[in-house]
Amino acid sequence: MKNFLPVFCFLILSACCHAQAGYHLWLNYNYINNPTLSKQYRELTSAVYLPGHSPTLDAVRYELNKAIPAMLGSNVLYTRDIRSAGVIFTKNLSEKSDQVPCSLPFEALNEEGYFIRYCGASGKPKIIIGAKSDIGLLYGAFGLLRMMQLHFAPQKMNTTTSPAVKLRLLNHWDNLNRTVERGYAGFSIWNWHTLPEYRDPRYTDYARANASIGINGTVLTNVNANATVLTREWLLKVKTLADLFRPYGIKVYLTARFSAPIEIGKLKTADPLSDSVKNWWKEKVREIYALIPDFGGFLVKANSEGQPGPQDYNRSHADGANMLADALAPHGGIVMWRAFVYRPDITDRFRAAYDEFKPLDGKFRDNVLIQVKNGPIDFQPREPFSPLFGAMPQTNMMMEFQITQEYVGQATHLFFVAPWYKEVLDADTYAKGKGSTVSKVVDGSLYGKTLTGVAGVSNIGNDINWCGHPFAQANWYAFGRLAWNATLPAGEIAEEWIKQTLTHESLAVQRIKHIMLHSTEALINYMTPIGLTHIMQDGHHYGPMPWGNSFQRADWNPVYYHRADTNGIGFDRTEKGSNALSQYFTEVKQLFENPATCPDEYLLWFHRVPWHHKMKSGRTVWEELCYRYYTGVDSVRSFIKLWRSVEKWIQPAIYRQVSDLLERQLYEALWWRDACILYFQTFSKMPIPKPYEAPKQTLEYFKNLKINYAPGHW
Ligand code: BDP
Repeated sequence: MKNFLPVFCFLILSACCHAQAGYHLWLNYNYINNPTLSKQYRELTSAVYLPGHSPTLDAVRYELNKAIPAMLGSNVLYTRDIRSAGVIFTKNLSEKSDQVPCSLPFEALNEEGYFIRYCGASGKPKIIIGAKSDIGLLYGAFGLLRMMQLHFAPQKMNTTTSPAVKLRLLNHWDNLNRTVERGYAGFSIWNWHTLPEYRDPRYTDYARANASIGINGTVLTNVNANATVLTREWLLKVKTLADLFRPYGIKVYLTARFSAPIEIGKLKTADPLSDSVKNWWKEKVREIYALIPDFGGFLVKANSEGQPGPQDYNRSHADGANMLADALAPHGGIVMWRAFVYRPDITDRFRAAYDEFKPLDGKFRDNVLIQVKNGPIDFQPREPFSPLFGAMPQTNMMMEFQITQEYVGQATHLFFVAPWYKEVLDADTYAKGKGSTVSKVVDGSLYGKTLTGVAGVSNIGNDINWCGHPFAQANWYAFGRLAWNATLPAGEIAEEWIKQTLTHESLAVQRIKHIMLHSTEALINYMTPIGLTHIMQDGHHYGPMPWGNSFQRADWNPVYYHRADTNGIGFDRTEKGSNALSQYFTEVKQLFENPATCPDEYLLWFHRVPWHHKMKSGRTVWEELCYRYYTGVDSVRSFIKLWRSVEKWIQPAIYRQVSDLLERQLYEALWWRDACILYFQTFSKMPIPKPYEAPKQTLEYFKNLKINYAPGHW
């Protein structure tokens, strides 16, 4: 016994420190310090019924065996007798059965959905988890564990839920050399060099985390693609990952470099209409499916930012996408073709994707989805929704969000994405009259589509806590939860994450939730208020550079976006300007085109206004800019105070990391505020209103700040 003690202490300590560093994400399974609740949970989990074995049902066992002892200090016991079971996983129990005299809503579920029912009608109380598939049961197991982590009384465990969207995918912008484009959490978790032999346990933890929030696919490679991943040597590595992810319901996808037939196939062309090219892709796809029978398909960035594509051969996006789709169709694979295109000859980048893709509506195969970024430009802190949503009724269309914080604070800012995503999902396109929200386009209900999807550009790297900033984990979590159910309120998602990850103490939960929910608007205020956009430094996009004007290509320069001069500021997208507003349905166009109805938040997206233009707030544009920049900084100050007030409830390592990062966020928010205010003041020529403090540095100082080695830019 004496000899055991040091070993035991070591185990406890290492488990705790690993947890402290955030490795376990929201799957912490903290001990439940509530005797009444624990007792009830213990009684239920002392007899768990599972319908047999399969890799997925074994994943359910693995998770229960991990979670229950940690949360309750007792082992899970399994039974083969339904009558005596406290927790029942089932795909076919009849509600008429005398074994379970409770109503079981199987008919309300789709293939991946599940229900959790408390059944206390007679005899031993039971929790029933029902689904139509093993994967549904796995999601149900994670649903149950979530409820337990949130301390639901068993009697309150009652939910019926199915994902509204079919493909819920992470997009990794991971390069084969393990750098991650726009990654702020270390290097890629795919250790290609040691694959296929070494199966890092982290791959399974990755799958567990994703399955726990309903993510069912992962694109392993960067959209700026490398054809090497399609060679046999690399496909064997991909196969290993696919095999590890399969029990968790996660399909693997790859980015397809359009010129791969030339680069690795020794063909002279990649023309999508050439027979040799078509055959090359058919053979390549056959080879992939022989290794990975449930391979998901391809994601393609073509003719965008220097990537090859069908237009290199005077073919259309539809020609390119359909050629790949035809190769994949016999195997059940799909193509996700990105709409992120903006040719240099276009007058307004806002218009680019719509102008190219709208005319192609109806021309894509059934197994093609057009993947559209949330806004018309590029994941900016605030963008109006892309006018493509709702505009292509005959085309499958999926949403692309960014989880990694390229334009929203990168490695150092606490920024919660849920309100950011929801603003777009809830926006009304008016495509079929009032209530035609972006969300209804994405979930297919507006136009009766069944092939639907949401993608999130991953924020995962090999940092011990996966995401770098401890609060960046909440963004991965929120993405999954919203991809499953876009109607979940941001506050509910925040609260779930806080309780599972940080603390249950109600005052702390309330304060941290406040920080998270206000972090979104705070960042918009100190970076790009009232419709400013793309005024970051070029290349790495870290830090402000509204004066940027060095690229020959106009639409890579900040001055192109804000158009400030002594007469005013903003981009005129009305009929008198680029007329990009005409891409929206009438009601949206009318709302935005009239400065009197255009929400202040979007003003400079659509209007060029004089500095003394009156906002709805009653302030002039100049005063409003100052107000927002200063308010944004003040919000960060208030977050620091709130965070300090919860110290005693947070694990020290995480408390400290967030504390230090908030200080850094304040420094950067001040940098943004002062650099932008001083720059725009050279045009407005008006004083900074009282009582705002004067910037401590000059504009020259900010212009001369040189940033070396900002992360995520390779
Ligand atoms: C931009 C990123 C760039 C990506 C591009 C894309 O700066 O690194 O390659 O989007 O989505 O936001 O293709």
